[in-house]
Amino acid sequence: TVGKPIKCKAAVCWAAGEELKIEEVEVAPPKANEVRIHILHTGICHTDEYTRSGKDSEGVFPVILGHEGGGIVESVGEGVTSVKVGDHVIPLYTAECRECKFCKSGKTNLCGKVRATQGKGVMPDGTSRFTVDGKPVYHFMGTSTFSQYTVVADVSVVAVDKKAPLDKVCLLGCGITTAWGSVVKQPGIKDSSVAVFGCGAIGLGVIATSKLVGASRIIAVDTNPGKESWAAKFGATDFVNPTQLPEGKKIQDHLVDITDGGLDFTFDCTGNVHVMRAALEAAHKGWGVSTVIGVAAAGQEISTRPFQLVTGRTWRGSAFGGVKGRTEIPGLVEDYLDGKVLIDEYVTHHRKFNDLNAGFHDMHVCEPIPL
Ligand code: AHE
Ligand code: ZN
Repeated sequence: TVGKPIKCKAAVCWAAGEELKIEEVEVAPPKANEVRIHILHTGICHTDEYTRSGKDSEGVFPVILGHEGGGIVESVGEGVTSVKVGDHVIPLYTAECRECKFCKSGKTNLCGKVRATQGKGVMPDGTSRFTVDGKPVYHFMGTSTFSQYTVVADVSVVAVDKKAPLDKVCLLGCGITTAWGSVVKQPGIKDSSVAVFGCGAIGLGVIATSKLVGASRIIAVDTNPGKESWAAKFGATDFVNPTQLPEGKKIQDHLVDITDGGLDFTFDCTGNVHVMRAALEAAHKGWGVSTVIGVAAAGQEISTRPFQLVTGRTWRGSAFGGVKGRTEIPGLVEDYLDGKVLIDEYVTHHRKFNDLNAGFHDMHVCEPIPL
């Protein structure tokens, strides 16, 4: 049976830098190997704001943003076997086809199957499933969760346990999973020292997961004093505010001083290239490993003296924490249900869909709720 188009509400960003507008959109039925999802909940990530603002070199407009969603499969196209109507699902901006060179390598979670079309804002056949008044609107990150209904490739979605509340596990679509994977896939963190630059959802997740795997010391770094109690709640043993150091003292030098030569592991959770440098330079000579998680704006570049690498520091990065979504997210959901992975604790605000722009405002103001 051929499905019918659905009319529903979606938040459309008509041009770079503009606020989102709630519009009536028409969502075409899923084509072969595609899945149409009724989205019930979504998080807002700084990457949505990054693309909205026009700093993303892959940004295309008009677009329906959003990539941290949870929903229920409404219909499937021909050939779809991995999910069925009624399944509770999380869309994946990092697909997992299990057939491409990347998937088969066993070395990376980056999948090559749909990434090129995804980056152009279209489905694998090169077209969009969204229209407003007959005009096509682009997809975003292969997910577009700021729509009541969305269409994704079947390799870009995973079914999860129906016992898990979708308003919580939708957050596994980006931030919490990214942080978790960045730590659990990095060998050696048990009994080691860690510094986490930036205490947003990613940084707090890196702190919580470092604690989970048994790090001996976890230093949280943030310029916002309101983050100190949050960092402590998630497991940080120390908090350093770089703006409160003596005049001219660099954060990396301070961290090296208080850790007898530097950290075993550091994480950039900010997307600021100067912070990335500080994180690398705070890593211990001979063995320190610094992981870049944050996304920097188009045109930004990182730099350090090559001597930092010659003397044994490693600079690395990961996307979506190196997690293979279809294989690993069901297990993360079970870990959440078993109380091993925190999710509820990250939620600071709830907003109705019509108030999505207010949610972006909350994120910008970044006023941590006092604990
Ligand atoms: N279009 C952006 C890419 C930005 C980027 O690096 N995105 C991250 C996810 S951010 C989630 O909030 C990522 O996983 N990248 C891997 C990939 O394949 O895009 C740009 O800067 O061009
Ligand atoms: Zn994100």
